[in-house]
Amino acid sequence: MSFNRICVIGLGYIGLPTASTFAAQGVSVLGVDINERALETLRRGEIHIHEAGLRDMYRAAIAGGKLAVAAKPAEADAFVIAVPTPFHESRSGEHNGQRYRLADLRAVKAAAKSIVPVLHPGNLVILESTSPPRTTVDVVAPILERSGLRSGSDFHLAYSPERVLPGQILRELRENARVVGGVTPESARVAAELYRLIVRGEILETDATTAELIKLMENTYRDINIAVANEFSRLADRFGVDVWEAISLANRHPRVNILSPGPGVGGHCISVDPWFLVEGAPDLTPLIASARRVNDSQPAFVVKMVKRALGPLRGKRIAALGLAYKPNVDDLRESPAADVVRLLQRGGAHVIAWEPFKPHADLAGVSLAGSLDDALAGADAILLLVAHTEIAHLSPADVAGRTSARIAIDTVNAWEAESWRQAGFTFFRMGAPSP
Ligand code: SAJ
Repeated sequence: MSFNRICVIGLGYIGLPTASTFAAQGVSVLGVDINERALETLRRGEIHIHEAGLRDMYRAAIAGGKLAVAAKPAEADAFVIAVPTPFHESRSGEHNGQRYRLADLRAVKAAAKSIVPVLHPGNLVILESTSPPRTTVDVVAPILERSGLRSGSDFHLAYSPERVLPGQILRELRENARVVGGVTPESARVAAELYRLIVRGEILETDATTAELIKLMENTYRDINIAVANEFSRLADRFGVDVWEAISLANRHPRVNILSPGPGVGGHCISVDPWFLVEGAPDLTPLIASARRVNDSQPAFVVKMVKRALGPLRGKRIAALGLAYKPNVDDLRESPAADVVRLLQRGGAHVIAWEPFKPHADLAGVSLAGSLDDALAGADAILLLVAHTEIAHLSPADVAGRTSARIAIDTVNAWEAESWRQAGFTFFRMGAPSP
């Protein structure tokens, strides 16, 4: 099948890089988004998200006439849906007295509906949004079939999970292995043909529900592995052991690879996706739900540790360094660092956060400093929450000259204890014995 024109619906962290990458390969792409402000920014040749290399690639695509943006889809050979599937704000589920979160599929449904008027026989539709099992066959297919066309026979329908790592999206889009699951083997084959235009990695064909499950399994596997690392940090704390040393020695075992503890698990993927499996089968997922709760309670563990280092929180001034959900990205969604800040404030501390990737972010319940010096001014303690390179490389001696704080707390094992001690700080590390 030839793909002269494709339509990418949703121009966020996945859709915009995907649209730009196809355009860079010479395919005519219409990028669609319902957010007028994002469209305005894009029409000015700017982008509304931060991802290495994306701005240049987007601008080249626009300049080459291969990419345009619009508020509604138009006729095309293929449609790629890459819209968000966040949690439902107002609804949740319950199993055995414990609540679990539900996926909000409204954006996926709206995207599918928007394709109906322009869907033609022979077209290909691919869902990329992470979704609960069976969304492609039970939710998307029936909506598209309102066109009078049947999925799998009149048009092709597939699910293909995005698996790229924020911060490396452009490279991973091309290089990672890609799973494509069709509602029929022919749909999978045609979807694989489309991705072959941009993907250098392997393309693996399967059915749509398997592809959905694969994505959820990958992120759940990671979440559970981080949960056990976080639980190890609590055990190490209880037994007076340095968890970082213990993990690095355990990982010398040829078949053990323990991940890193930290202040919790954030972002819009790993902290969200496991709930989609719980939602699909709450009776079968006690381990998955429990790992989610362990990771969600890690900020409270950090706060306990801060209290031990500082004494009662009331009136204490804390400079919190880093707010993003992980190092070297500007993404603040579901960030455990922000949860730590909110909990500390609830405990009576006065926290000023510094996020070098978004110094002027507007985050409910969090006061941000425009600069590191503003955060350090008058602080009693410095709390490292995200190992952004810029923060990990701070010189303790230099910091000592810019603040009166003499307590440093590292929750991510990024600072070298000895050099902070030499600079005059009492140094604490999460999951390691107190000084
Ligand atoms: N984290 C830890 N300890 C670790 C590793 C990570 O606490 O050892 C924390 C991070 O700080 C962060 C969270 O986990 O808060 C998630 O970060 P991440 O780097 O593990 O993953 P994401 O959410 O940025 O991207 C993941 C990736 N999935 C996997 O690695 C299995 C990516 O490939 C997916 O495309 C992405 O989710 C997604 O969109 O689903």
